[in-house]
Formats: sequence, structure tokens, C-alpha cells
Amino acid sequence: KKQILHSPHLNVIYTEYKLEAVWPLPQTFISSSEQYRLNPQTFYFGYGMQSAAQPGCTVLDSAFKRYFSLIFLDLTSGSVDKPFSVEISVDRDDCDGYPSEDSSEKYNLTVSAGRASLNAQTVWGALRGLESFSQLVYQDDFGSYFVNKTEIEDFPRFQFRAILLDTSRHYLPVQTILKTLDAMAYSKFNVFHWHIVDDPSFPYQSRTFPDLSAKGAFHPMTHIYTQSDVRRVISHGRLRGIRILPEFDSPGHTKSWGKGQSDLLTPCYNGGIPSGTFVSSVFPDSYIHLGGDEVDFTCWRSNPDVRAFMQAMGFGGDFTKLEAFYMENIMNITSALNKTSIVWQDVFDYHERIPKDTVLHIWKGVPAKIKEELSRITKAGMRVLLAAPWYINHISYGQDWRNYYTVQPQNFSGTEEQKKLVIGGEVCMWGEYVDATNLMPRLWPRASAAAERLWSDEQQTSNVDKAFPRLQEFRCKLLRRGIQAEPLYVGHCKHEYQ
Ligand code: CP6
Repeated sequence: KKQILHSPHLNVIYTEYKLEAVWPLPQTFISSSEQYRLNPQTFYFGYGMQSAAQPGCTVLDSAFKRYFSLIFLDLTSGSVDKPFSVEISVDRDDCDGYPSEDSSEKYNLTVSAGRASLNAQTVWGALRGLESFSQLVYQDDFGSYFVNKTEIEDFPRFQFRAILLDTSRHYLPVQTILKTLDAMAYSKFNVFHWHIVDDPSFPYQSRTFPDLSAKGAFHPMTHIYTQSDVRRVISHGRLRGIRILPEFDSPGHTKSWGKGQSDLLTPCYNGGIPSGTFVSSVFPDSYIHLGGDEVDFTCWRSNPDVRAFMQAMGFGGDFTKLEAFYMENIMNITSALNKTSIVWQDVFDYHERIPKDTVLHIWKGVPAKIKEELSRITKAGMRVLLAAPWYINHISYGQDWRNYYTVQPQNFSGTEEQKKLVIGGEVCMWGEYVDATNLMPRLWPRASAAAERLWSDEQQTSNVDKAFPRLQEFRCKLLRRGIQAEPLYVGHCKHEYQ
């Protein structure tokens, strides 16, 4: 009995025999009960004749390999079936570039008898489409592979969908970061916010200031990210359409910087601060996160040189003016390098003169306070990025993913123009209680709840109970792909962790 259920306000047709297979939910998804058998021997990905990208395109060539392995994980070979080809076409040959804030991630996918066609404007959109295609494929009890007749038209609701990892409270091995990037692509996240250094340790090995990590890392050899590690992370991200956004959080989170640079911390308005030129040539993204949160004035207040400087500058006893002076300086350096700054929301409070393109990162407050803040900052015409509702390092008993799912980033008082200034959201995994032992299960699949909020249509994903079985199914797919995603509730998966 295969009954088609159609919900009137959705562009989605639910079929009873199989759950909506793609997470996060595509903008338009139509599937039917007509199924086609796939066989690893006769299945192939190829470039369409009209495609601007052709064999040799690194991003897509490597994606074809990856997704072939993911789809046919346990290579059961049956009788050789009719061939099935997935033909990919993109409008632009952006194979050698990096994904950026204005990369289109739109794609259309049509699966029909013997063939699927995937069309996108960019290779980054094609990657999103390949992910969706891979999620459509399923196996029967005998291990045979199938895909159903399907039509998808898809694009993200928000352009900026990030995960923050904190590699200062605990060092995370490069492998763990790469694996996180893999899992991010499965949920269509597109920005890795690398909170690389902070008070407890400085694992970033700078070419210009090697003492910072030699003396400031937990271990000078084993607990650092070398330039080649950083390149691996950037390259791994690029191949998955993920931007790498580094954060050097100053002046409030820099204790570890002092170990390798003894004159740095107290007179913090100038001196041996990495010039920015260097960091900007290592990280290709046009955004850089400058921190600016939680500045404690106690130390500055205690220092006579700092106070003398403040008098000379006419700041009087107002330490917020000093902080503003510092942040304005580093934001101006960033602008001069043609980069866009992201800063934590604290910076908005003290700074009238921040560059107009700066993004304010909302990290604190109860829901009512967050809405107020969104109103206030967007009213000033500034763009915002929402992190506060998605502090995934916090855990509690039960299904807290529901709270992450029901966040409404644009539900605050303001004009349509103001709402458009919300560029997206970020799941934060602060590292005080997290290292490689517990990162994966704490991130997945709870982060995937936020992923759907940031990708999918608001109306189509308004029902958290409808999302539940879909997310359970998606979590099983993560397990099958080797991601140690924790269970949402009672149940079982076909492929479980051994
Ligand atoms: N580290 C840095 C942190 C936090 C922030 N910045 C933080 C503070 C409070 C909570 C969660 C995270 N651990 N550098 C604030 C953005 Cl509840």
C-alpha cells in the first residue's frame, strides 16, 4: 500500500513507504514510488556536454569519488543492471576557486529512469546537489541499491551556516577537524569558524611569531597547527564548499599570547600584535573574525601607563573608549586588507564608528534579549550573525535538539530590510569540556537541527514532530558514514556503531 499524502501548504509530497529522504529539507521536493535499481558496476557520475566544468575539475572529480564510496559503502554486486548515470552541469568553471559569501549554492536535481541530471550555477551548488542525491539512495534487505523518481529544486535560506570549533581550551587533532568538515557537508553547513587560539593555549604556529605556539601551545610539537595543517584544513574545506573563517579573539581572550611575546599583553594598544597581513595571506576567505568579546578592564585599570595613555587620548576614565580605540584600529587594518570583519556583539555597544560592512555576532542573552539585540543592531543597518540559541556544547537530559530546531532567526521586530540583514547562524562548540573523545556525539545530530533551520523553508519546517522521524533517519545515515552521531531517542539503525 503506497499512499501519497499531500500537505496543501507544502511543496512536498510525502510517500508512505519512505520518509522524506533529504536532510536538510529541500525547498521543493517531489518524489514518487517509481524506483530504479543502482549497481556499483554500472553507475557513474559524469559531466554534462554543456557544463562549464569538465573532467579535471578538482572539486567535482574528487566529489564524484567521495560520493561513489559513500553511496556504495558495502559493495554488494548483484546481477549487472542497466547503467545509471548522474550527469552534472554547472554554468561556471569555478573549480579552482574558493567558496565565498556570494557563491550560489542553488541546484536542481531530476532523477528519472536510468539517469539523473544535476544542474547548478557553480560547483558549490553541484556539491549540495550531490549530497542530496547520495541521501536519496537506499538499500533493501538484500543489500541492493535503489533510488526513486525525484525532482528537487533547492537553495539555502541563509547564506552563512557555520559551526564553531574551539581548539584552544582543548587541542583537536587535524583528523578530527577534517572529519567535522566531512560531517558538516552532510548537513550542508558552509562555514567553519575556527576559534583557533584563546586564553588557555595558542596552537597556531605563526611563521612570523613562532614563539607564540612554541611557548603558548599545550605542547610545542604535538599540540600545534603547522602551516601545512592549516593548508590541509583549508583545502579539505574547499573541496566540500566550506569556507574557513579563522578567529584571533582579542583583546579579551589573549592570555596564551603572552607566553611567547612578553611585551604584548599589557600595553595592548600597539606593539607586537601579528600585523594581519600575514594571517590574511594564510586564510583565503574574505572574512576574518576579530573577537572583541568579554573584555575585562581590571588589568588596564591597574596599569599607570595605560591610564596615562587614556589621559593623553582624552578618554578620561572610560575604558570602553580604550577598547573602542583598539577594536577600531584592528578593524581598520582588516578593511585596509580588503577583508570583512566579524566581531562579537559586545563591539557594537561601544563603537559608533565601526566599518559599515562589519558583521555583529550575537552570542548572549535569553530569547527576549536576543530579539531586542537583533532589532537594535539591524536598525543601525549592520549585518548580524546569530549564535546565541545554538550553544551546542551545553547539554541537558532529553531532546534539546527541538530547541535548536524551533529557533526563528528573523522573528524580531523590524522591517523587511532589517530581517535581510540576518546573514545566517552558527552552532558553537566551546571547548572547555570537549575534546576529540566527545566532540562527534555532542555535535551530531544536534547541529543538524540548526542546519535545517538555516537551509530550509521556514513554513515547510515549522513542525518539529514531523522533523523527528526524518532526523532519526538522517542520524542513521551519519552512523553509516562513520560519524558517531548520538541517538535522539529510543530506536535502532540498520548500520550501528561497532
Ligand atoms: N570563549 C570566548 C568563550 C565564550 C566567548 N568567547 C563563551 C562565553 C559564555 C558562554 C559561552 C561561550 N567560552 N572566547 C563568548 C563569545 Cl555561555
